[in-house]
Amino acid sequence: MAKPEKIVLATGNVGKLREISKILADLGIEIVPQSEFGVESAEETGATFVENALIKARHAAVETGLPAIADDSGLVVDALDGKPGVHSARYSGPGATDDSNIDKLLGELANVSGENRTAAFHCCACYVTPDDAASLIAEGRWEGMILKERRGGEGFGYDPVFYDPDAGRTAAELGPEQKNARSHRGRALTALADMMRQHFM
Ligand code: ITT
Repeated sequence: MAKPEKIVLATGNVGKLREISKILADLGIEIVPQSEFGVESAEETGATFVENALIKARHAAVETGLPAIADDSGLVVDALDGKPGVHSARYSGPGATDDSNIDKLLGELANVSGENRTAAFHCCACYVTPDDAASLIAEGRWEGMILKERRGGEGFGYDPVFYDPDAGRTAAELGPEQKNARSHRGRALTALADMMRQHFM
């Protein structure tokens, strides 16, 4: 299959856009956010990360007639039976912000002690074409702990309370390259980029 000149990135999240564009930069393909084509966010009706990633990518591909990449991701907290999971972006309800989501998470975990505050970020990244001729799917996970207070000013979402024991830092204390080297999104998109390279040969 021939390498496309342009791929639409099906996300409205600027934090993701920054991270994903960096990882895909060396593919030599122009990566254009869906907002530049006036594409609105698709409704995420899936029950899993993979379903939602495919819904978002298909929506952008059909609207633009271009191949599309999407990521569906979220935080899976063991003490909360996997919540907020696929609902991570809207955890604290209508009008949710990163700050209100973190406040809700810290409230829910108020009585959970240190060693039981384990969690993992999950990411499903996919590449689809408008005619659905080829779909590529890759996943990534990042294990850590939820702190009781915020630390660091980088990144987005739950990064200030997600502590990576191996790095000895929160995700918000890692620079963009360090985060991409360890994160769920970094792993999923790096794997997806490898699959794309093989696919386009
Ligand atoms: P798009 O659907 O437009 O891509 P979104 O923010 O709605 O943007 P998701 O539905 O995939 O994306 O929800 C992901 C949420 O999970 C995100 O809003 C954060 O709250 C959280 N999240 C995912 N990856 C994260 C990361 O690397 N750091 C911190 N929080 C993250």
